[in-house]
Amino acid sequence: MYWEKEKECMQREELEQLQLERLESTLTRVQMNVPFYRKKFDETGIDTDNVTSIEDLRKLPFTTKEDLRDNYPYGLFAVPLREVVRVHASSGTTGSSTVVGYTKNDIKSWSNLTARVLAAGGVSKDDVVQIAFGYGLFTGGFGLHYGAERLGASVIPISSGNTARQIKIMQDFRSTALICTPSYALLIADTIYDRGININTLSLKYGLFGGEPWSDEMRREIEQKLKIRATDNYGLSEVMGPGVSGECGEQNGLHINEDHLLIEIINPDTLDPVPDGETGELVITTLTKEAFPVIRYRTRDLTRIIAGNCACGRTFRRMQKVMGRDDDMLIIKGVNVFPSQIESILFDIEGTEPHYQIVLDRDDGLDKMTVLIEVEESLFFDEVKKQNELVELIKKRLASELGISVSVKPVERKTLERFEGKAKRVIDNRRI
Ligand code: DLL
Repeated sequence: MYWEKEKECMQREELEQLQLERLESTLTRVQMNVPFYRKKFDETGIDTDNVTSIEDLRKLPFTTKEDLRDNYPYGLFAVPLREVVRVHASSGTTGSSTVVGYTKNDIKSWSNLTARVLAAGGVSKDDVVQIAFGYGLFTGGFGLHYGAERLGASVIPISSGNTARQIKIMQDFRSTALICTPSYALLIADTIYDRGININTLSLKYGLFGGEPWSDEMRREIEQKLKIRATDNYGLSEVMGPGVSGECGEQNGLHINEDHLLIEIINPDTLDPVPDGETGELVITTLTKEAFPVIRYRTRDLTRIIAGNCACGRTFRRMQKVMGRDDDMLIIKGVNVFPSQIESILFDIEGTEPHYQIVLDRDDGLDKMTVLIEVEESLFFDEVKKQNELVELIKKRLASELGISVSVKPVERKTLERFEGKAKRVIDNRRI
C-alpha cells in the first residue's frame, strides 16, 4: 500500500531533478540564515552557487553530532523561534542532548513521511494503531502518531510502559497495529504468553518496529509470537525522527524518502563515497526542512544500498537494515564485533530464550567477553548435561562466526533486564 504513490514511484530522472532544485534552495537558506554553515562554507572556500549537480554535494563539509552539541540549543535553527511550532531533543545517551525544531510545514512533511512508512508496513485508515513509543522529547511517539492520524487510522496514544495495560488495551480496543521498539514488542509478546492469554483472541496484524537495531531472527521470533507481519523503520531525531526510511511488505530493505532526503554512504575512515552494495556510514542532507536543515549529517549508522528495483513498485532506493552504529562496534582482542551479530547467532540456537546481555571486562590487560543468555527453564534446573552441551554449542558458534573465544553464562529465565524503549545490551566494564 502507498500513501503518496505518485511520489513514491516517481521516475528517477524526475526525482533527481527535484532533489537538485531542493538542494539548491536548502543551501541558499542555510547560507543566509545559519551563521554556522555560512562560516563553514566560507572557511572551506565553497560558493554554494557552484553546486549545480547532486555530485557537487561532495564538495561541502560534513556536519557532525559534535557540531549540533556546540550549537546547543538553537544555534543551527534556520528560522526565528516565532516560526517554530515544535521542539524535540535526542535521548542523549552519550553526552548532552541535541535539540531540533519544526515549522508548521515541517510537521506536515514529517507526518506525510511517517504516513508513507506506516502504509508501506500495511497500515491503513481501517486500522487501530497502538503507539507504544514514548511521547515527549523523543521523536518516536509523536512522529508516528501524526503519520497514523494523517492516514486516517484510529490512533491509541498509549505511550511506552505499563505492559499489563498495553495488553488489556490491545484486547479491549482490538488494536490491529503495534508501534514500538522491537525489544518492547518482544517483552509484550512474552508477557502475553506468560499470562496465558490466547494470542488468537487479539486482533493484531501488523507491527512497525524501529528506533534500535534488530536482527531478522528477532523479527521472525516476534512475528511468530504475535502472529503479525513485522516491518522495520528507521530515523533519527537530528534529521526529523521516524520517517527517514521504512520497509515495505517485501521485508527486504528500507525505502528511503528520497524526495525529502539526499543520502550518501561513505567510508568512515577515508570519508570517500563507497559503491552501491558496500557497507559504510549513512550521511543525510535534508531537502525540505525549514527549521532545522542539516547538510551532510554523519549519522554514524552503518548500512548499504540494496541495488535493483523492489517488487513493490517504489522507485526510492533501499538501505539495508541498520545493524549498528560505528560507535556500537566492540573491539575485542582487536576483532571488530557488533552486538547484532551476536544476537543473530543466539536467536538461531534452539533452547535459548531471545534475551541476552554482553559483558566486557579487562583481565590483566586482556579483553574478555561474556555472553549471558537466558535458557529454557527445564535446561536451567534439571538437565545439567544438556545445559553444558548448549553452552558448548553457543561458544563454538560464536567462536567460529566472530573469530574470538567468548565465555557463555546461562542464566535463569527473566533474570536479565527487559526494555520498554531502546534496549541496552552491552555492559562495558573496561572503561570504568
Ligand atoms: O530513534 C527515531 C525513531 C523513532 C526511529 C521510532 C524509528 C522509530 P533517536 O532517538 O535520535 O531517534 O535515535 C536515532 O537510533 O541513529 C540509529 O542508531 C538508531 N535507530 C533508529 N531506528 C533504527 C532502526 C529515533 N530501525 C538512532 N534500526 C539512529 C537500527 C535504528 N537502528
